[in-house]
Amino acid sequence: MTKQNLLLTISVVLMGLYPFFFASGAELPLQKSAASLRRPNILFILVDDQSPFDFKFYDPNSSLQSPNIDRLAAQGMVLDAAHHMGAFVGAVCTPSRHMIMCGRTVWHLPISPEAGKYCPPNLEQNTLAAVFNRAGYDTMRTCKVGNSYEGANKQFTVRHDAGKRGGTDESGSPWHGDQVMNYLTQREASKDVDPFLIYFGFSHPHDTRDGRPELLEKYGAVNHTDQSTLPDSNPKQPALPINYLPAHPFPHGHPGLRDETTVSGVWAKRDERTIRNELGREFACSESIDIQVGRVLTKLEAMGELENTYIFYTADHGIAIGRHGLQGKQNLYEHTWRVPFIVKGPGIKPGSRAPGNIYLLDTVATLCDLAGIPAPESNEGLSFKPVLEGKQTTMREVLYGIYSGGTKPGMRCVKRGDWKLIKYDVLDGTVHETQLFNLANNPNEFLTEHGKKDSALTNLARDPKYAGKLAEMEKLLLSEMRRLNDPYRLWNQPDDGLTPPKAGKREKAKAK
Ligand SMILES: [Ca+2]
Ligand SMILES: [Ca+2]
Repeated sequence: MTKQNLLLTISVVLMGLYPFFFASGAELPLQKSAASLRRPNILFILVDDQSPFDFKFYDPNSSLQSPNIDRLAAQGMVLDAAHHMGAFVGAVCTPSRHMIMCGRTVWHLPISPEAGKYCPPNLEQNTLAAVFNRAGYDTMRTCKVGNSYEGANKQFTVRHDAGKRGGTDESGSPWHGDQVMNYLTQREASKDVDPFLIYFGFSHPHDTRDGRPELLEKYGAVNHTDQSTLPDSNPKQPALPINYLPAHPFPHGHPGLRDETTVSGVWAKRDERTIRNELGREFACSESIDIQVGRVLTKLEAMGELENTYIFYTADHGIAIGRHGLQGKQNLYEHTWRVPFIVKGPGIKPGSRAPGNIYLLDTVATLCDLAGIPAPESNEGLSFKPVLEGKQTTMREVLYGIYSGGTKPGMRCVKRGDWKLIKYDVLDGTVHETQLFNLANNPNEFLTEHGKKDSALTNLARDPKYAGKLAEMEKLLLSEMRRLNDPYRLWNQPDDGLTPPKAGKREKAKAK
């Protein structure tokens, strides 16, 4: 820090102008340079369908090469318990992206079957970009189109959305990178100094995972399109996931679900060659995203804007790809219910790590808090700035998740401390399953079918030793379902006099 900067900082504070600069009380540490008295920029990076366990900073055995995102993780904070709250439709993307944009819990979304009871009108005007526009931010967005929140997306002042899931510069992730690069180049040329909110979304690694040829080659994968044959095995392909199974032990409750049966390259197959090839394709697409992230970070640094920018990296939800014998995103295991989550920026300790216990729906509250903007009244999320500042390690004790896009009521889960309960009430009451995991001992949620010798590495729901813990978690799940206005009850819960919504045609339709 220069002497002039120090003097400026001190004089601003002494003159009592500090609150004037930060209208809603966002505080920046005094030791920051005068440059950071400017409101911070925000670069929010969102990818489509990516398990946290694809990354080395969540699974050191992963073979994904993502040097730029790894560096972000090393320079910022990694959150180990970041979740999406779930979905009441097969297209899990859609509720997830609504939650990101409006900060409301899953049953309180404008597309929820309970929206009439729980969602205020004109919510679009209180979504992320609308709020930042009013606060004087420049807002720009690139992302995939569809399965999203159009009313919120159109609030961005500059918008370049398109579905880009191909393997070339024009048809793949480089296109999204180009949109941000062009925007930053124009900003530089026009000497614009307004703070920005850039929503840097990608269409990958969502299927179809048509990777770039050189990256597919690196991961030993091919864009396999022939359902009658298996792709070649190749030692360069990623290993099978540690909790891979050739089939899920019981029906998960969404018959004919697109993600589990018709994704090109996998279909309903779960053999080793198919899964390893598809993981190779996923990694090729993720590395392509990493390259684009690197381009944009280099540009921000060259512009002198990097230091005053909060960078978020996350996904709309995880994905199975062979884990537990599943392929899609319609389950509540950690690989799918959790998302990767990194935040780097002013005041965040490099290389720090915390559970966080956050939801994606905390995004609005947190971005507003960092920018010194009051969160809209319709927001229900929590700002996790205290976690980012190292003042606390979690935002909440209990986490709740749903998948209710197939047969009803569907799946529910709840997590507190090391313990997690998942319940399945599907296929008209013909499947009633309960899973109890101690995640400290069994982070991969191994089941009996994984054949582990250690008796801790399995579902503990039927072990009489844990009957007390099971009862406690069952009670906790019911209380979360009540608190969050879940309109359904499971087979072993009181009906609470509810009339649950019926599955509509759309919910029965193919998930995207
Ligand atoms: Ca998605
Ligand atoms: Ca401007």
